Amino acid sequence: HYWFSQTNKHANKNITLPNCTLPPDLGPYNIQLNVPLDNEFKNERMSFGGHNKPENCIALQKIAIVIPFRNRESHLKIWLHNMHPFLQKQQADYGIYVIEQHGNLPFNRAKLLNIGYKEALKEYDYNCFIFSDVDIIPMDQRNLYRCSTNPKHMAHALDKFNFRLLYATLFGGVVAFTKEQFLKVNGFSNLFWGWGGEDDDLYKRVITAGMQIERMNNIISKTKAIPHKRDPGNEDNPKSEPLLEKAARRMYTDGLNSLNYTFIRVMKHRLYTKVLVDIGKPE
Ligand code: UD2
Repeated sequence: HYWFSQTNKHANKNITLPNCTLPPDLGPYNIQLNVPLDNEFKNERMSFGGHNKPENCIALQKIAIVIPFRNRESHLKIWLHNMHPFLQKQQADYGIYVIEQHGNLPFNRAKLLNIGYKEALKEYDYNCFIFSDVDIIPMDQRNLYRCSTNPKHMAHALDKFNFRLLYATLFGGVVAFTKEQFLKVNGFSNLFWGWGGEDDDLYKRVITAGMQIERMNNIISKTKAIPHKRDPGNEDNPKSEPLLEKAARRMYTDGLNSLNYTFIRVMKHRLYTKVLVDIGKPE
């Protein structure tokens, strides 16, 4: 694809770039929720499809941010407006992938995220995957959108829950996995249709695979969750309890290695890449 084949400005001059370091002035982040419709974050260096990498240094992690999506245009606009400057401040080499479920059948967040992992890897050799809901925005720039030695939970200090962890095994909202970590758990389950349970299932996979969850401290992890009503097509999943009971047994046969879907099209927007898919229906 064209965006990462763009040569770096310095490449022709035979200059070896240093590794990126974080700027010293990271701190509380002023999130803008009132984003005018025509006011898109502008950065001349950014290539189409929502990809960006630092100009003067080499970032060690190549980060795909994957967002499950259907009918949330207003949230996506706010997310993009705030997250591009946030990620660029953190000197990230990243791409934004919005995976849209076609049709009105029950929503399957986890399956869309598995698809995002596969589709992103077709474009670039990403080694870190951040799976993020469309309505969650960090409130502090020290909350690094990076992968770590264990899978990381990044939405544990939400404003709507008074910045407290609701329960110890919570693993929803935003999580970060290296490619190896994600392969080790065989990705998400594909079997959770409707609301709830798929995040707990992923938590069980991580523990079963012998890894632990990492969380940064609650001050720098403060996060905004944009209030919303439950979406039509995402009603409570009545099957989530029985599925969760067998999470450990199922994980090596239900996930990345059993994923099937119909690719419809990819659309390169200025601030993101959207992949439209038909993911079928509950069995
Ligand atoms: C919680 C979790 C979420 C997920 C969900 C249960 C946190 C902070 N969030 O979120 O990660 O585990 O429970 O499934 O722990 N979406 C659409 N269109 C739809 C429906 C959903 O785009 O019609 C996407 C969107 O990115 C949204 C996400 O799916 O942010 C999660 O859905 P939700 O916001 O309704 O779930 P919520 O807030 O209860």
